[in-house]
Amino acid sequence: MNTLFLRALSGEVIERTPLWIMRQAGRYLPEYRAVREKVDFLTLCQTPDLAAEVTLQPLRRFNLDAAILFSDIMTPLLSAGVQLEFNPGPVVQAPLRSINDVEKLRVLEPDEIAPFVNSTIKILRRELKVPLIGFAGAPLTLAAYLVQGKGSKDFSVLRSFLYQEPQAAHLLFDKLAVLTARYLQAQIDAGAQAVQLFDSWAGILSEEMYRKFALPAVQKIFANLAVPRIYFAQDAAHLWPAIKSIDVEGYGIDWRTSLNEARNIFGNQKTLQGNLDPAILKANKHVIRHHADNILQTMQKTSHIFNLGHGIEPDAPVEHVSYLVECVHEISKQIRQG
Ligand code: 1CP
Repeated sequence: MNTLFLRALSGEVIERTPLWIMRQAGRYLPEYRAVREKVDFLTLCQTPDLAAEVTLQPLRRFNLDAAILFSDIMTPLLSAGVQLEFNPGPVVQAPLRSINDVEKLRVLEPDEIAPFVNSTIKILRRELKVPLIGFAGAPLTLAAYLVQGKGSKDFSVLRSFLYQEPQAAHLLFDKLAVLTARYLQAQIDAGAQAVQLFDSWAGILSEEMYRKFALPAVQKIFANLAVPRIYFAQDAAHLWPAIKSIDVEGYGIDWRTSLNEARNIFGNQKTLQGNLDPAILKANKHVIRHHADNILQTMQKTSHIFNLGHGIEPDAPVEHVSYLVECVHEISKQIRQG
């Protein structure tokens, strides 16, 4: 069992920097596209054998130090009664706009939320030689899709909802916090060895609004989970003073922000994860090596997990991903073992 990833999350500076890639299973892989030619995305998430198969695909190609369950942040909402399509991102059939709409959301018991995910995790734990990360979407990011209805640059429908319907918004965040805490606990019970909460759209809020709605819900989710926890908020440097109060082992740092500055804010005891710009994978190998080297040098003396600063893009060349993984192994061994 390769435990580098879990050891890094305990705050250790270890002999080689572990790495995994956000969205490492997905459309940039031809073998993923081959599976998707036969089944739609939701069927794939809900079929444990297939979901386990695509989770393993990137690990067969690259020397990665963690696996992440194949699913989507929106799948647990199916059990709450939300009608969803993927095109390719999530599209909610009836976006929530009032307290009535929010009251209709059902929050089920842990084992009823997404039972297919628990089966997928059990299959994976039998196969894997690296730790398995479970995950969920943070309430703000789920609310972004639930209220706006689909992806958006600035989620302005959600933002106006938060201002105009604070009572409905608080009820929504409370329900999503309970649902998400239960969902992550079920993943841990099934065998997930660490969890990451994706707050991809955290950056759309001011610090004031983030503190009012998003932060208390995130704190509630993390309060009772007994495995290492990572919180990834995107485009969120202005929120770091607030995020610092979240009790987790690791913080995911996005590509727009500086690892040095993050280190100053979060301190030396925490593990930082990130933050290569996903677009660098589409540049040439010289550029890839240079930037991987930069990140590893910056973080050489503190606890770090190498990752991209957001999900890998569908047009990232597989050969460049493979080259990045080799570079990180080679350079981090050189730096840390001298
Ligand atoms: O056509 C397809 O095959 C669907 C493409 C796809 C895939 C491969 C979607 C739709 N989701 C996923 C898998 C997925 N999504 C994973 C597991 C893969 C892995 O990490 O190896 C994870 C962790 C997610 C999480 C997710 N979904 C996030 C948070 C992370 C991030 O990248 O910010 C978000 C914001 C989503 C929403 C979503 N689902 C799918 C897409 C294309 C999107 C984002 C774009 C949009 O809002 O339209």
